[in-house]
Amino acid sequence: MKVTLIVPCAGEKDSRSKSSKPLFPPLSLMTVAALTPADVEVEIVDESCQNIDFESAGDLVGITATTAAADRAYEIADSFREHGKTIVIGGVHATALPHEAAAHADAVVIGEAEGKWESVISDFRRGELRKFYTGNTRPDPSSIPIPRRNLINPRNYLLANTIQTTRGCPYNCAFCSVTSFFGGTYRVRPIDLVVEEIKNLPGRFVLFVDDNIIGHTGYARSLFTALRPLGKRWVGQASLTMLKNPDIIRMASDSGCVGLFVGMETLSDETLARMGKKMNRRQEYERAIEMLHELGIAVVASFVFGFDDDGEDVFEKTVEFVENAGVDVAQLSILTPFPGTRLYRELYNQGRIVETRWSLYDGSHVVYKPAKLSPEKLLEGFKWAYGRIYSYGSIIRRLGCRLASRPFVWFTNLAYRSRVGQWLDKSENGTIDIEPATLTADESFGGDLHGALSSQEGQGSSQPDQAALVVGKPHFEERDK
Ligand code: B12
Ligand code: SF4
Repeated sequence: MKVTLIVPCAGEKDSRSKSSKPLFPPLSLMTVAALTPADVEVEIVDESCQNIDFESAGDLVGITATTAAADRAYEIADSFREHGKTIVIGGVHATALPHEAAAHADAVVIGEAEGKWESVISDFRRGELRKFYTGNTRPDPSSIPIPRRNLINPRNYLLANTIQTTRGCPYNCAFCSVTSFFGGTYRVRPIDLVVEEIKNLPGRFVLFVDDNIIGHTGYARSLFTALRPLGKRWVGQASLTMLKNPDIIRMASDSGCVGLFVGMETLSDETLARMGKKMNRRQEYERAIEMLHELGIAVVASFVFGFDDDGEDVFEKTVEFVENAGVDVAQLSILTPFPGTRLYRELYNQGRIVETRWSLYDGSHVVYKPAKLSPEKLLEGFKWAYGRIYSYGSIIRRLGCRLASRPFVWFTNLAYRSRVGQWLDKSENGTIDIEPATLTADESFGGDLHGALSSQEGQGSSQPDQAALVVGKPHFEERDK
């Protein structure tokens, strides 16, 4: 038996290209592959860097999809079905809208794959596939298998060494899919398993995909202590609660942390409160940046445009902050109401969702009616801000001669600049001053790593409910569907 696992290319048809390397390999499908019984042949095809062969694929085809990739996932599923294949769809979008996914699939896996994918395989073998696979408990984090990295070609990616140590988040920011997917708690993998996995990663550079690597202070301390002797360099995501526990950030730095992604989101305290991101305080942003820089950690900060309080001045104010406060790398997005989130429900109930093509739900299109801005102004301001931040002038102003301006920071800025340059309409914003650079991480880091940190929705939490954390034990009920 053969299984083919597919990562569809996200975004609009015209914007899909294989000219630039995807950032990271699909940890989701490498994990699903690792759950597949040993006697089943498995292949992973990532459409961002490979072509899909509809003929030679396995009889069972598994497809993952974020919302931005959902339309393409359905197209691929429909084509495979024409070739007589059996389709299973899983991932964050199918979990939010399982019935929509079911129209294009023989089975839908709702939520995490552990404990469900094994049943899919055995049911398929018996010819008794069910339409939906869900469960009453969350997987025990100690049962998360080591992803099958041998199924991808690391050279296809900017950074191949990605790893997950925790799942979920105890908070519920209105715009974020994490809590609707994971159900509101925080589960951690046993440290010895994580260390074993990291030890086997080639090269020195590692990216933790966890939504908040300092989400549980005790776990974070143990993790960083265990990481220190491994001599790795790493980047991850952390919340501004770091200000309460500076010792943890020092330990992170001592264990090789060179960059942290921080979800700042907005400079408005009112918006932070409305979005449920009360753990962020505007007046603490500079202090957090200063603290991280003192420890030699670069700050990758995310900002979102289009909140109801945002007026036309939001773009300039944000750029000014990014430049003056010394943000090393900025990730900008247009507010996007992902299905399953509180934001989606609110905007939907207010009749403000105007776009139903999921391919446009990628953080760089306006898919709803903003309150104080016209959709055109929002898009224009977003492009202007990105173009400005990644102009050479701004990069040099921001990075100058700071301690945190290590190769990682330069590389990431140039990688962003290259990507921003590829999709911004240069004639409109006029601030990208050259053709996009062609970069390879190997050149920038002397061959030690395959790439740089990248873009992703802003993360950041206040101190999580420590009682919600369970090490190595499943612990909560399946969310309401
Ligand atoms: C790393 C990451 C990225 C990386 C890499 C993505 C990649 N190639 O894997 C990068 C930086 C490229 C990225 C980009 C974006 N991301 Co992102 N990303 C993440 C992050 C932090 C971790 C994903 C991960 O690797 N998890 C580890 C694996 C093991 O878990 P998993 O993916 O959940 O997979 C499990 C299950 O979902 C399930 N499963 C998944 N697929 C399938 C398929 C089958 C067949 C089966 C059976 C099961 C199954 O089984 C797996 C094991 O249990 C998540 C947050 C999160 N916690 O999920 C956001 C997240 C997925 N990203 C998000 C967003 C919004 C984006 C961007 C739009 C951001 C932007 N503005 O550009 C882009 C779009 C990218 C795209 N192609 O669609 C949102 C998605 C929301 C949504 N509804 O779509 C998330 C959930 C973050 C959030 N806070 O809301 N992202
Ligand atoms: S704290 Fe971060 S991961 Fe948690 S819900 Fe908010 S944005 Fe999502």
